[in-house]
Amino acid sequence: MRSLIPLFLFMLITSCKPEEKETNKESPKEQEKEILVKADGKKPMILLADRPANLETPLRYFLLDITPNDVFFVRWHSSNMPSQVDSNTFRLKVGGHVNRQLSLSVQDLRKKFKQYKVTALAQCAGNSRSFCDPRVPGGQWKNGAMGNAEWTGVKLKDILSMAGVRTGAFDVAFNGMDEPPLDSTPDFVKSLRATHCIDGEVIVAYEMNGKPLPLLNGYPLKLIVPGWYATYWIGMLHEIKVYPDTFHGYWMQKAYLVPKDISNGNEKPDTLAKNVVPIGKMDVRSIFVAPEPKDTLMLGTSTEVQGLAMDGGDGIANVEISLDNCKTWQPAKLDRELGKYSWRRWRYTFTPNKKGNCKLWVKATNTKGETQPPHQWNRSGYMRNEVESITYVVQ
Ligand SMILES: Nc1nc2c(c(=O)[nH]1)N[C@H]1C(S)=C(S)[C@@H](COP(=O)(O)O)O[C@H]1N2
Ligand SMILES: [Mo]
Repeated sequence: MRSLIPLFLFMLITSCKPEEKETNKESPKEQEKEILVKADGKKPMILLADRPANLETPLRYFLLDITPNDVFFVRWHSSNMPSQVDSNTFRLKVGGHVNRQLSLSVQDLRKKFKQYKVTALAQCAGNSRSFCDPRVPGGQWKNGAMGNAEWTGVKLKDILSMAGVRTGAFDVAFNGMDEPPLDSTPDFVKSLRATHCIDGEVIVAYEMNGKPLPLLNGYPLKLIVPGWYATYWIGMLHEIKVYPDTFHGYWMQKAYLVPKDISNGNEKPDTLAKNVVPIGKMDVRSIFVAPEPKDTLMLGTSTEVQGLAMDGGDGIANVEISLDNCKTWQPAKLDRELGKYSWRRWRYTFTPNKKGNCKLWVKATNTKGETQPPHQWNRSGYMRNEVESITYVVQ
């Protein structure tokens, strides 16, 4: 059964964003109005689009290490997705360059395979795009197009081994139950190299934070690709197809591409990169979570500033804070690691010593020594990871 997710699923809550005295200069979009909506099974979230549902997590939920299902961000490309999925008739089909075609129910996955759990950060490749300068087209996300969850399911490698991947397998493509409304846009299908699919890290999840996935996050099955941008995390996954050669599809060849040969997906508006490649592993980055710019800091009062740092799974080695325009850096404290694919919380205690505007910068470095560039931009606003700043008012 296919139908447009009806508009009435969304209840307009409020159009809010209190006037801000001072906002982050690097974040002009911060000043724009936020529209909160309540979608089925969700708390009020920031609306980016309603057909299809694109909802952003309000920043304050990032005070939690695990993002609750009912505020986990939502991002669909096509408005033509099932408004419900019957788990009794649902089947995951596995085919292509394999010895045995499979048709698996969720029960089959639960009973016939070993169960695994992984805590992993799902981050949209376009997260924080609204801060790009100059602006770029696409969903104008702030920092809330991500979420950290515990995923339960089976290893993709075990499913593929049951199907018996034939020698020479090169790519594996993943398709969800959503379809383009017209023939105007190609079906959203993503692929990974076969070698990646059998490395034991990729999971087909039937639970998110110990519960079945919300429909809007891809019930009943979602592909979890730890350390990789969420564009690969196909929801409502119902087809896995193995290819003996390169998978050719619009969403691999034409979209979700970033400059090659230039670090951190960086290019310049006037000299665009000629070579582009599909997005992959997440870049190292960090964000501020609290206090928010609207909160006032008090002169001489120590304040704990906190935020999150993440990378593609190598692990955060350190997070540093600068109070002098990135000239000198001081270490922030890291909370305990929640798993190598999880985000990592950092905290920094600081006491403002003068009134007025006060600006802080944050920069993370991973165990491979990869760190954040002072500036990052590409034509699609992907993989944004430039050093972030925040401006507070001290009274
Ligand atoms: N079937 C399907 N899976 C999909 C998408 C989609 O449009 N259809 N969007 C992808 C993108 S770009 C992102 S960022 C994540 C978002 O996952 P979420 O909606 O659970 O937050 O789903 C990915 N998986
Ligand atoms: Mo995305």
